[in-house]
Amino acid sequence: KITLTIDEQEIQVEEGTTILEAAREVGIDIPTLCYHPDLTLHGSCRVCVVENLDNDSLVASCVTPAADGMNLSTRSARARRARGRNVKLLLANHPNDCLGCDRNGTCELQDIVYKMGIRREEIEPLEGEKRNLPLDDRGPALKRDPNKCILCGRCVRVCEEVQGVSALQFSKRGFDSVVTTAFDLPQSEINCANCGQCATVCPVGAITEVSEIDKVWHALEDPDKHVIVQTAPAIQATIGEEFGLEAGTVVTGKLVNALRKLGFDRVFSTEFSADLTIMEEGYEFLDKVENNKPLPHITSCCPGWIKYAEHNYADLLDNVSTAKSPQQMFSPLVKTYYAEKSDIDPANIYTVSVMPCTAKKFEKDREEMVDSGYKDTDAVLTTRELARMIKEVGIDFNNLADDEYDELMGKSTGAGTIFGTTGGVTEAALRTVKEKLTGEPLERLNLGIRGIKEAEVEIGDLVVNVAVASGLGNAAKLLDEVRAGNSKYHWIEIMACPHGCVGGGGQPLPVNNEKKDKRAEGLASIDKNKYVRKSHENPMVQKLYDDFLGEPLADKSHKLLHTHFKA
Ligand code: HC0
Ligand code: SF4
Repeated sequence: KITLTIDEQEIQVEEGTTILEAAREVGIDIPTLCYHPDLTLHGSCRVCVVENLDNDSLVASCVTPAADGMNLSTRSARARRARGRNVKLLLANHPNDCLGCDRNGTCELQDIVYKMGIRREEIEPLEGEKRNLPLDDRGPALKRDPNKCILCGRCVRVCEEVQGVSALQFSKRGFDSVVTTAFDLPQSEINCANCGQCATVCPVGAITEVSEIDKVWHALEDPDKHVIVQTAPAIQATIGEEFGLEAGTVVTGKLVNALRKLGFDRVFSTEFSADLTIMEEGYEFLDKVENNKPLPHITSCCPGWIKYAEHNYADLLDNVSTAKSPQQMFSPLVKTYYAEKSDIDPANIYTVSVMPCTAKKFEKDREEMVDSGYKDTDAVLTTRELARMIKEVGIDFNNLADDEYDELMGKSTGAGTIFGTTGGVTEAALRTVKEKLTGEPLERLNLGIRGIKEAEVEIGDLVVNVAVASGLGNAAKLLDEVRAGNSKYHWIEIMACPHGCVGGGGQPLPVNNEKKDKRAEGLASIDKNKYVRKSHENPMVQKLYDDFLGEPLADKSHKLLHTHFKA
């Protein structure tokens, strides 16, 4: 341990601790922008400078290791002035149109300006030429406003270090510096997976989801439209953060109630079709095992992963399940099965999904997603967008009574719930596969929450080697083994976002790994408390097969619930 003094307080920390970490250990809050706890250090924004009183120097606290005997001040006039000047310089070349910004209220720059008490008249003398760069807003999932970018590099780092995609880079120098794509192409036309991790680490509004709020209000206000909403498993353990609740607080009943108050005609759950996915994908896996088809079987429910696979591992697409994601199984069933049961013309049905994900917006626009004879999913809202709608109409979310999902496509099992965390799809599938083959229940696998996890699962005489990866950088490690022919796995699950959907690109901000751990615990608690925890025991899924689909993998299931990929 080393001993140093910060703001006249003597503290002991482990060697290698940065000044920023040391200060935070004793509750001293130094502002930061380019720093993010889950990424490598950068030290570019200089918003975290403190004064080293020993040699009258200013040091960036996020990248400077604490040293024995150091005497630092975070509060000296010199330190405060330097930090203020650095923030004002950022503002001098920033649009400062907070009222029109999607991050109004969650912007880290805005928060720092507020805490530092910086006023407009202090910025104006510094204002000179401002950037006037074109927006990149042509894609279905993400939009970039380079004029808002403060060049902190967090998006560049997450895309390279965590996702291994490197879709974003710094380009040019000095005043002309920008974060951009190769050849300045729109983000929707490059190898970007649409995972939205860049949007979750952006401290300002430079990268955000493409909002579909207006479209959804429009449908809700149209008396001829019958508007159906499905909510993804992860939402119930994350949307509470938007209303000041702890990460991981389970708010399923309030979520359903809020959606009814917003005017949705039916409130259903994607967990229903997650159970259905298990039926289709479970049978697909069994068929591969029993008939010696190529393994490993690789899951297909994450659209960020699928886009990444199409760019980088097209040679492995034959190993990827043809089962659609639960979102895309759900919507065509609404416009066929539900429409038939309810005697409603599918042309008048409008399907909305609430997803923790930005890639789901891209997925719904894929040209093959029209198997109902209509566009299957009409709109996708992120968790953040739904929260905005709830706030807009003044619903007192935290005091809502608990409501239940509508029956026909709202019933789900614990297996459907755990889809929302990495490892969940695998555990859910094996619960069903093992019981179908042996009649025995599966022990808890606990395949989560960070990085790559593996397990050997005994199913009768079979030993099934499974691996799960979340974060595309981790996925690549497993896939390179498959490509090289030395993978021992029979089943591989991939989720593009670290932690799976609880860490999705559309989730409440700001976020870090610790919060994601809590969200995952919230979801696990729902599964634990559910009476029915195996997909094949979902009575409404059984009814769907009996009344409409027939068997898993049969003709109708094949047409509505399976897809193909673009090599
Ligand atoms: Fe997920 Fe899904 S679990 S991808 O993370 O499979 O987005 O929550 O809705 O579709 O069910 C996201 C979450 C889903 C889908 C499900 C899967
Ligand atoms: Fe990279 Fe994902 Fe952002 Fe695309 S969406 S630029 S892959 S972090």
